[in-house]
Amino acid sequence: LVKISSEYVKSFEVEDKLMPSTWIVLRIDGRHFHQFSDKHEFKKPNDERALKLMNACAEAMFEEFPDLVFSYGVSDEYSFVFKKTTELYNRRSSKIVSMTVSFFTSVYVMKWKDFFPDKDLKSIPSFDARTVCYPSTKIVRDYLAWRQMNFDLHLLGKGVFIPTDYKLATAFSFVGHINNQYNTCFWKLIESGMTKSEAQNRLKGTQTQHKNEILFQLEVNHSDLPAIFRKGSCVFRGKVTE
Ligand code: DGT
Ligand code: MG
Ligand code: MG
Ligand code: MG
Ligand code: MG
Repeated sequence: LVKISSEYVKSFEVEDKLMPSTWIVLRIDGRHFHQFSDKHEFKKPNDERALKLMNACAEAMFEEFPDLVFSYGVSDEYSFVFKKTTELYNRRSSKIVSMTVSFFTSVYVMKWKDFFPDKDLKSIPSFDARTVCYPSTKIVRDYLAWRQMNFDLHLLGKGVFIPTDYKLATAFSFVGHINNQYNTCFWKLIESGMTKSEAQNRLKGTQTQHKNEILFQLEVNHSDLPAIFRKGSCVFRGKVTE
């Protein structure tokens, strides 16, 4: 038997402790959900049951991790905010990321049948995750507004910017409007008989107002869509003891 010093072996482990006294934001995102949603025939552009399953996973996270204070979900992603003072896993990023994302994924699989009793899981869902530290509540708000806008932002083409001075509520109503509008427009045009490229051409470079007119013509008033599609979902605690 060879004697090996444990300190020597341990010395190769790199430090990944997150900055103290900062909000830890954890973002979990479905891996290859483009394929996953096709394979399981999620409704386009929004599948209510799929979103509610994500929300149920977020609720389970709150039950499991007492230091969570807020979370926001849209599409196949969920962002979780841990309180500034959390000492969860000694603030080690790899521990927090791996524990939470495996927990979230297991809940997703366990609860699948509650939301899709008529559908079998045909492939293995998995999620990626990362942590970022934010030093102020303002930046956390900006972060959340950014996630809300980022939803299919690449499809919007242009004309979206992040306002720098607003309250959370304003941000949510302002951003929530743009958020899912392209997708809704796009799929309504498809439903009305256009091909994908015709719909893309129709929407190329259009501003919010113009897209509203298109939706209006298609007899869908964007603001009448369920809030869960327009704005995303939040899970948070009723009482925050800080
Ligand atoms: P990734 O994250 O790099 O592994 O790749 P994806 O494919 O997960 O891409 P991502 O996360 O940028 O975009 C989310 C995909 O999930 C997007 O292609 C649309 C799909 N998806 C999300 N929510 C819904 C839904 O409610 N209905 C449908 N039909 N698809 C959805
Ligand atoms: Mg991803
Ligand atoms: Mg994804
Ligand atoms: Mg995503
Ligand atoms: Mg162990």
